[in-house]
Amino acid sequence: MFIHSISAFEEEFKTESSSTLKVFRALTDASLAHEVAPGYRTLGELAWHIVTTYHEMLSRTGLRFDSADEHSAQPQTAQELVRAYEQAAQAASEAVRTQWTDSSLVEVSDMYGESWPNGLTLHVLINHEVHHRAQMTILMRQAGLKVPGVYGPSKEEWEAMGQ
Ligand code: NI
Repeated sequence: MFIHSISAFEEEFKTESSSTLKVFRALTDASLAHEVAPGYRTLGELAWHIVTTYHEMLSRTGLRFDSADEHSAQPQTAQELVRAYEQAAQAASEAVRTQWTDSSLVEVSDMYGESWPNGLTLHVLINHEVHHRAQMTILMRQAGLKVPGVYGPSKEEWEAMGQ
C-alpha cells in the first residue's frame, strides 16, 4: 500500500487518529502499569511508543516539527498521554500538509537502512499505530477498563444498543 495524495492521507489520518484518541481517553492512571507479560511493555509504554513514533519515523523523511521523541520522558498520567498524542498527531499532520505536496510522496527517504517512498512511510506510520492501538485494547480489557469501539462497536456498545 502507498499513499498517493496529501488529501488521501488527511482523510485516513483523521479517521485513525480520532479512533486512537478515543482509546487513549479511556485510559486511567492506574491502568498504565498493566504489562503485556512480566518484563514486556506496559500499557503506558505502548501508548508512549505510539506518540513518539511520529517524530522518530517522520523526522527520517526530513519533515520538521516539534513533538515528543523516543528520548523524551514518558508522562505518568493518562491525561498527559492524551495531550501528548493530540500534540504529536496535530504537529505531524500539519507538517505533512505544509511541507509536502503530492509529488513529495514519491520521493524516497532512507528509512532504517531501506529506501521508502514517503507515501509508503505515511502508510506504515498509520499501520504501526493501528497495530499498537489494538494491543492496547487487549491490555485495557485485562486491566478492567471499558474499551471504545474502533472499526465497529465494542461489547459494551453492542449491549447499550440492546444486542
Ligand atoms: Ni512499534
